[in-house]
Amino acid sequence: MKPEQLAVYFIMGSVNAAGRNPIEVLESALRGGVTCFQLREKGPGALKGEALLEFATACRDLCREHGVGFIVNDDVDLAVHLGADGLHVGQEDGDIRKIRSRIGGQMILGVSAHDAGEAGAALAAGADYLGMGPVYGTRSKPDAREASGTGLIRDAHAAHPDLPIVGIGGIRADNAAPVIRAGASGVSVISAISHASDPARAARELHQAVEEAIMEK
Ligand code: TZP
Ligand code: MG
Repeated sequence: MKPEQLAVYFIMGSVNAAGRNPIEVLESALRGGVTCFQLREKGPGALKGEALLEFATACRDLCREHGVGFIVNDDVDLAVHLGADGLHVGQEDGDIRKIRSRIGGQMILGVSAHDAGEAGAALAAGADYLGMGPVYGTRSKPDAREASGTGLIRDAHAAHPDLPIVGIGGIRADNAAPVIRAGASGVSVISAISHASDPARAARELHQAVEEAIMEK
């Protein structure tokens, strides 16, 4: 995968849209220039069955219209069924090698990692990129680990310089630069875009912050 695709990586489920229509939030985010989207349908009130399939299909189609990669969190069957561009899994979601063999070599595989050891193991098992965090404090994941700052990204990037990394957790336009300086190719966010009064503008501001930090490297 191209690291540029990770620059502004928006993650959302139907419960993250701050009471608004999540499809409208996604549409706005795509207009604002997000470079990747992950459907992460989790937590109380998450859609299931037919309703999930209908929502996920609408998200996929919107991403396709905008030429933006569509990644499914943690649901291999849904990702395969929808012909998603990618699948993202955590350390608790199963054996990464087995997951890679189920989705085949073409689909992008992202793996959440929390240290250089997990990073190396994910790379060896066939990950295309890593999600690392939480960098800063987050309210979007109740079971998130303690915020770790940018040091873990720095270490993983030093150990595996060719493996694209995206930082996650509490990232906004005004604190994105240190994440990029530590070696990440981009930032992934839930609330900075999904809770913004103007998601398109939030996406644009994140994009600008990431671009500026990349230029300075
Ligand atoms: N994994 C680590 S932190 C997090 C996930 C899914 C939530 C990020 O959400 P926000 O609102 O950008 O802090
Ligand atoms: Mg998971």
